[in-house]
Amino acid sequence: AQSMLLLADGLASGALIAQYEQLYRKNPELTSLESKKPENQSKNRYRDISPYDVTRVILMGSSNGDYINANYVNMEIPGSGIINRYIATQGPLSSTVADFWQMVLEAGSTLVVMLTTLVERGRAKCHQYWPAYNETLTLRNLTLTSTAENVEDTFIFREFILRDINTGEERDITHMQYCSWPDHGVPSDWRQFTTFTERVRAARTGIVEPAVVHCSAGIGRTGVLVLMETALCLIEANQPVYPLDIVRSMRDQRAMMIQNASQYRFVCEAVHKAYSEGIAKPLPEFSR
Ligand code: PTR
Ligand code: PTR
Repeated sequence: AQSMLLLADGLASGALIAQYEQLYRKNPELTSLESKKPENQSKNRYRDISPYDVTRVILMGSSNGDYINANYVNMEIPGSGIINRYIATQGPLSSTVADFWQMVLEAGSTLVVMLTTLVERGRAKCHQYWPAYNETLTLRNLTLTSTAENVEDTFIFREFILRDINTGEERDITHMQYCSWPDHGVPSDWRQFTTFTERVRAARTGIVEPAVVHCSAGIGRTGVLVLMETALCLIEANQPVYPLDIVRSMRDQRAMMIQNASQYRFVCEAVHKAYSEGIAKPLPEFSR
């Protein structure tokens, strides 16, 4: 459709990247004061990556304060009635693992998407915040039990049971990890990335609670995934795809989403290829 021609032209001419480079990385009108408070600074993995105050996730029942480096990101798909809800967050630190699971519990989330490995090029990117297969991790008032772990290709799928010790409430959690995507970089294969995004979409079908998505900082790779899923949903709903508008909308909810122009180019190309090859196409009920 029209917007796909614009996308192809914009990629070919370089206009798409030029517009991306012009866009603010942080919305200048939004503050991130909570992240700078002395008691919260050690909860940030990176000093330069802070959540906006307005969209930050506020923990209600943590004995460790209400702060976590995480934002609600809601992406509306016009014409379809769909709003894809996310919590975009950093890879947990050893000191924030209990806060992370408290957040998952309070948000009602059943899906956690991980776009980093624990270590990249010898540097720690994320703490291992889950137990080994068949084991249980106890965190303050929560337990987490690992009930399944399946490796497929470069993805790992895990199942956990999250239990609130105080109330006895239990919830099944699906964990989906993409293992071959270095920070600041792009996936080596757009098809594999598109497949992973489709798997995320399938896993969240019918679920209104936010999917928790993280990488190391929770901005670069997390932003790429959110843009891809949004674009696939727009195509299915027969709506135009304007990627810069999507990035702006994301950056109004979490700063710096999509780290650099090569990530932006990669995801725009992946959207275009998925559309051109018919992998993503309008669903019959949305064709007008
Ligand atoms: N029946 C729709 C219409 O013309 O309103 C089909 C359509 C939908 C056409 C979206 C184009 C659309 O946008 P784009 O061409 O930018 O994908
Ligand atoms: N200060 C760090 C840096 O620029 O390297 C912050 C940072 C780290 C930013 C990782 C983005 C990163 O990538 P991702 O959000 O994909 O984990």
